[in-house]
Amino acid sequence: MEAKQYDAIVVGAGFAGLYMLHKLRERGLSVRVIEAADGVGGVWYWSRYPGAKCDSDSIFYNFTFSEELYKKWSWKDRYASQPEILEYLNFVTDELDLRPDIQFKTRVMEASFNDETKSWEVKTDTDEKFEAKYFISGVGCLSTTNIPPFKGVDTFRGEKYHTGRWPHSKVDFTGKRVVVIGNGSSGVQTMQEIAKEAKELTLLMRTPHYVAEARNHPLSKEQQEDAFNNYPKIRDAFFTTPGGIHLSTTGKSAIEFSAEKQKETLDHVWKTGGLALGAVYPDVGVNKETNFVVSQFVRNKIDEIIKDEHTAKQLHPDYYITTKRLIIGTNFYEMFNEEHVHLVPLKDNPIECVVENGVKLRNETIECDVIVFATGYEAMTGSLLKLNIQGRNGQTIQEKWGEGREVKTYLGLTMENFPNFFMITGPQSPSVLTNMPSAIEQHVDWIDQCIGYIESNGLQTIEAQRQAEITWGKQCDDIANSTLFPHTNSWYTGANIDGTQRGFVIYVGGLDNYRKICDEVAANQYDGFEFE
Ligand code: N01
Repeated sequence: MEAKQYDAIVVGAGFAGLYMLHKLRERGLSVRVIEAADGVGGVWYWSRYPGAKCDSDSIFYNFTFSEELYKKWSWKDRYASQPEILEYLNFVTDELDLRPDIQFKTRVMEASFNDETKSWEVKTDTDEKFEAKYFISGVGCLSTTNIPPFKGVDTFRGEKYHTGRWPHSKVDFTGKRVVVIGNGSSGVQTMQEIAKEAKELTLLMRTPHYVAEARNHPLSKEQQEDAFNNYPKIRDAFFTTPGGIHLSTTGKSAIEFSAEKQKETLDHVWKTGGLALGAVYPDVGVNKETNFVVSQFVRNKIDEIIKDEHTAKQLHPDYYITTKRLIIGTNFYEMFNEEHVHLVPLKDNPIECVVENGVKLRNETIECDVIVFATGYEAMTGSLLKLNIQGRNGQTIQEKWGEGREVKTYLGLTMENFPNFFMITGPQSPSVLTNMPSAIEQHVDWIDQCIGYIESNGLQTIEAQRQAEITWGKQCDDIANSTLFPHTNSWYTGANIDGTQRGFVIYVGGLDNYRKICDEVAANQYDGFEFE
């Protein structure tokens, strides 16, 4: 079959793919976005579990590149729910008339660089072939689900679901005994909804996590208008803050304050809710003393909230707060005061297998009608590796990255041996440590400018130099090693999946600094790259 010709192929129609399509089309390029789902949304298309919300304040969780577009959409609540985010992304798709250039229900199976034609050849599960000068991944950091290989999953006679692949129709938990495995953001968010219907709800918990209060509420007309009036400030946060979002902060270390003042501040943050708990003292991720102050504050809250002392202690997290993603929940700890909600720590009582009527642990079997796997994702690299990408001389990313976590990139955007291939929010970029739309806009703008440079200079390819990759990898590692992050086993390091090689693959120096580095590289005629 003849390959269909485009200037660029973009994988995924989430925030990243949609904006990339818009930018390149404005530049006059022909673009095809290839998307496995039958609609736009990316992770927000799939993660339809009850309670699914974004933990960035909604007024920041959108595109800001166009003031006009920003002011056409009002969020209903402080935190946007999954259906509303999906509605927003459909709204953007229609406003920008993106749909005609997106091919749905099509999965990229393989992409390889042809050194003779200097183009990418892309094959899909629809048996189509595409050929393009540029190949761009917008697959996201958290889109390949992880179901641990428990024995016996197929023998279970009840219903089973993964939070990241939820059915489109409502799942009714009324009168049912439900087991949730996993208490990351997804598990915490969905439990609070399932508890309202289920007869019994049991959390099987491997690691206790820190859960801050969300304090979600509807946005009043006035608050919505404030967001519009504050557009320049919101836009500014995308450029000038480490996380691409304004969060309440003292701007100082906890150790500069008395114990009374620390408590007052943290109580205030707890009451106002949200991710600010992880930002109120900016050194929380690097200074063990500050970290202890904030961690202990949450442990004390857990003791205050949960009536049963033993359950409270079992829920005490003991890693450095923020080195795993801070979770935002609503009355999560309060839930354990309800009689039908049970906690089963797996530390000394691990899951042995799934059986036909429940989950068998070392010491007991928890009988249930429904199992919810809230077990997360093959984060950061899983979805990229699944694309089966081959660069020059047929080299795969798997080969380049060892078992998959010895990540080598330049700026988290590009790789040696993979000319004209770009990763939006790839590993070794700030990505998941930021408000994602902020990181996505920065990456897409940079890629778009870079492609503009190639086109206007009559060039064929751009490719990262090996030395630039080595230097970038060292810079990422040095910054990470000066923080508390690498001390904790988390999906940031790949440690959430048994048997996976570990590696911390995020640039932790902040989106603001990262942006400056990327801009300097571009201003210096793409320092660290080679052109053909
Ligand atoms: O996944 P997770 P998630 N046996 O990896 C447990 C984003 N997100 O889907 O901690 C038993 O955080 C695992 O245990 P442990 C957000 O960035 C955002 O909840 O590894 N348990 C953990 O408890 C988030 O951080 C929103 O010991 C096993 C849980 O499963 C990211 O997605 C909403 C296990 C997995 O937690 C991932 O969140 C939802 C095993 N073999 C998600 N394997 C927003 O609000 C894993 N677990 C934007």
